[in-house]
Amino acid sequence: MENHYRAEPYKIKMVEPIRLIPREERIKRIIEAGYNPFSLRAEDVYIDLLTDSGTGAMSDTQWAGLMIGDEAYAGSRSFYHLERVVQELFGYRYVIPTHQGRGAEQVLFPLLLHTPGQIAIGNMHFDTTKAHIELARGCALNFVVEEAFDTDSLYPFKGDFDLQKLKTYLDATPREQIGFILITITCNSAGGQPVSMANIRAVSKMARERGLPLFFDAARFAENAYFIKQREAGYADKSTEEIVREMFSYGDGLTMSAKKDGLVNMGGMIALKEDENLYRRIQAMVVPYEGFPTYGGLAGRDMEALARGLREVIEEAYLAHRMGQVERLGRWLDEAGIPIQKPVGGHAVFVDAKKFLPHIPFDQFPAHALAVELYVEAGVRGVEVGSFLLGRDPETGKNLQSPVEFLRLTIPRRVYTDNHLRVVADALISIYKRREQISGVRFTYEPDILRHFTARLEPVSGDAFPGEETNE
Ligand code: P71
Repeated sequence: MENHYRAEPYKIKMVEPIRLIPREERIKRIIEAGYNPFSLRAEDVYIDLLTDSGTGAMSDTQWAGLMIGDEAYAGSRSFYHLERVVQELFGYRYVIPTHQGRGAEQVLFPLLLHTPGQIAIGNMHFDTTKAHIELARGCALNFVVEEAFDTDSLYPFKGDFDLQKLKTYLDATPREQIGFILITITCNSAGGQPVSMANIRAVSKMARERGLPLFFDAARFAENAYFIKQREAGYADKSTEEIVREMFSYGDGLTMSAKKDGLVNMGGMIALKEDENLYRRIQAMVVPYEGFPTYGGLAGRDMEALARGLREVIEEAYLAHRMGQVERLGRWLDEAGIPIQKPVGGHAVFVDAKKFLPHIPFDQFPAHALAVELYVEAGVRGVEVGSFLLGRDPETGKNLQSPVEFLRLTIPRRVYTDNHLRVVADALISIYKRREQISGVRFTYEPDILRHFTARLEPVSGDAFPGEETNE
């Protein structure tokens, strides 16, 4: 049985038609979008790999849960269901729902950063996380291992903290200059890479010794747990539920975007192990920002679906298929010689555009140029994670150079079949064969902040798509 092909552990009850518009139309649409896939209409996208956030498919059990969601303003039954599941799963006593991950960050971080300039230490903070640390007048520092930036290194836990570097920093820095430590699982920015249990344990020990609060950014906690089961000695025979429980036992609390491993389209939360005082302060802050503490920006039905999603996401048949699918796409690309972040991450394949398009300099955004090309080739939308996203140095105004130039092919949960992913792989393989012809891009309009969402660009060389007219 071992070598047999493993199919989806579900059958399909409802379908949503998708459509591939003709190539000439795709070229028209991407020009109209200013060569920025963010500005495309989703209807004009055939296979959408922009994000795994809020794009998953709910189960029949979750949809059934929507019907019995309790919409009481205060004390909703669905809140108590969610609270019970979180208590059982994570071992955390206090649960505060929020509308999504950044809602949780917005409420929690100002309560953990007491004086301006205090440091929030992380393996690698996600963009919105860094933004909320800075909005709370804190300073975000990353301590991820060097291997994270070497896409050929097969290091199994590229989301790990560099423990030596962390220890040296903590020893040299007065306690009161540090607000908290945040472990992002999996580490999205490094390619959906896991953090090992040994690393979590070691970071927790350092935090305890210094009296520093330790939190998790738990957006992809189940995927992290499954990587530990697959890769870390001593965990092969443990259930993912046991692994989840152990991971969170080392921390004081979590923020979570439930749009990923919550298996819902909208939702988030803060949870705390036992700090009642902090819980009271969060309760006070969540009211003006998100809503009364038993709904925090969510409808009762959303909390019901989330309670059920959290139970489904740790099922091993689900995780084996989900992560097997992402791995398979990675393997197809790797076998064709396409450079990717290895080992393949949990939620996405990250194509190494620096190696794919070595002739394009970082400030002509090779991964973004590749995203444009992939849309034209096959109607597939991926997203750049590199220098285009990173932006400019606020002091010098110069383009910052990212250590990595990734095209992220993010796989929504339970949405696409392997046939869809075969289309994606075939498209990239044919682009790879003519990679020398691909041109970099430059701005025609560049917004001051978060430029990647609304910027407009054009190809540096006029002949962007061979044989096609590219100028309006
Ligand atoms: C992703 C996202 C969603 C996203 C966010 C911003 C721009 C484009 C896409 C969101 C995360 C995340 C981690 C580790 C917190 C958030 C924010 N990721 N932590 O990867 O990955 O959560 O979106 O629910 O507010 O596409 P939120």
